[in-house]
Amino acid sequence: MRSTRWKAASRAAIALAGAGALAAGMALFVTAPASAGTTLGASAAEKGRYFGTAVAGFKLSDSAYTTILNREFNSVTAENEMKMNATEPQQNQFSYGAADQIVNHARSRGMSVRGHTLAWHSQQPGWMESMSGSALRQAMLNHVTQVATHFRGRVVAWDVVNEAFADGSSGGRRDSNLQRTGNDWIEAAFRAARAADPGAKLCYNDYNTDNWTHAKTQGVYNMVRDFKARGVPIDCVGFQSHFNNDSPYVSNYRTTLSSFAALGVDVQITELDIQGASANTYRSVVEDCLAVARCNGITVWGIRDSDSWRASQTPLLFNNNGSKKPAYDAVLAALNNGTTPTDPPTDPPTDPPTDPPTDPPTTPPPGPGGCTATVSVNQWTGGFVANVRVTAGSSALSGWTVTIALPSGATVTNAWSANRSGNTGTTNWTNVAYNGQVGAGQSTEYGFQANGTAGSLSPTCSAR
Ligand code: 9MR
Repeated sequence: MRSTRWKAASRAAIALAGAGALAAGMALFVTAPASAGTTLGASAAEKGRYFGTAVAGFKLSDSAYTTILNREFNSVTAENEMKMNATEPQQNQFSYGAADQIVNHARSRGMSVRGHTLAWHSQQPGWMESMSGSALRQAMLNHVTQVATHFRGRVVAWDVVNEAFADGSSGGRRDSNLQRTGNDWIEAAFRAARAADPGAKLCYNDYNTDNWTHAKTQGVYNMVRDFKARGVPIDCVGFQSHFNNDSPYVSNYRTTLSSFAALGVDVQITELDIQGASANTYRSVVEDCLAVARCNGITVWGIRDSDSWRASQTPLLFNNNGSKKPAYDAVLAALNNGTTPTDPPTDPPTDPPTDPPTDPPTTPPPGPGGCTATVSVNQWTGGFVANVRVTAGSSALSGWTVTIALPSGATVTNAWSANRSGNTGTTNWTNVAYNGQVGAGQSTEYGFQANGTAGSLSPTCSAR
């Protein structure tokens, strides 16, 4: 379920800081009271954040490893065990043993879990690598639904889609079998994840998106802005932040974090490592996160240097013997001394709703007690995704039914955020538990995927 602990803590800090700012009659950023945590997790929690690490399941039997894990961290990401090849090695045969072990280890010790990752061009099982078109789209959505359902209530945030943008100067999508199923594959994955686990925060996660001037950063930013504008359910953006000589930390990193946060999403640093582990650079990264109210937390990609995917770069906070490196001391000090933003206009600490549909309804609002439905369709050869917006009239709804007549040859294969009766011909759609209450003039959305051709759909809506 969504963690409210970091929010409560950050609000308390913000209230204190806000009083100070008022008294001084100025100062957008003020120093929060120094805290005195002695571990990364405790110090981060005092600032209303988490401090996590990637965990490799096979290392949980290494007591040197678990001693540091259990002492220092309050969030965990499975390094490989929740990837598509690990969780669905054969189509429709799901395998959760290794992931469950990590989740149980974490949760039994009060650590939260980030889920990584539901849909990715890499680390696909062999059966999926050879698929394409609507069969692949369907298989991907089924994977998202099944895995998010399995972990429902135990994963606070999912990397729903990982690394979907191209490197280089295009700022566009990466070519992949998933991308070739249609440009809307990402939003379809997010909608399926929301339907499967409405309580988890849904993140887009990528690397080389740290530099605000980078075309890839701008490409992701534009996608997130578009998703927020259209009501696609996205709650957060993960910045992997693998810093090295080819992709170094840059001082506009804070601008990147705050610019994304200003779109109305949380930001999280999800796979931090820094070639050479400069204490100054680690300190800067922590300070940048603490300066952005919606930067929820930081995850380092491994515990000891020897645990790193880039061990030769010695990029982590503990050396091979498990001793704390200077970078560790810098991170702990930054967490304890950090600043907390008061109320910068671009980054409101009063978290707005995570996915308010902002588009006005395209048809005039109906009278009291009624509702309207509009539909937008993304068609590709052989299939389509339809997103349906339900808008209440001048009275609130406590439930709704939408009827859509599908043309012959169109068959619904998958749906999210609504119950349906019928897959062909006249289909009826009713709200699910969490989206039946719609305030007067407000909207909610559901969607479905179908084979065939949509043509022009004319949904009708009635209150129930
Ligand atoms: O650290 C992970 C390594 O053990 C795996 O072999 C590799 C391939 O799946 O993935 C590494 O983790 C990656 C993460 O899942 C996504 N961002 C880049 C990470 C480092 O390659």
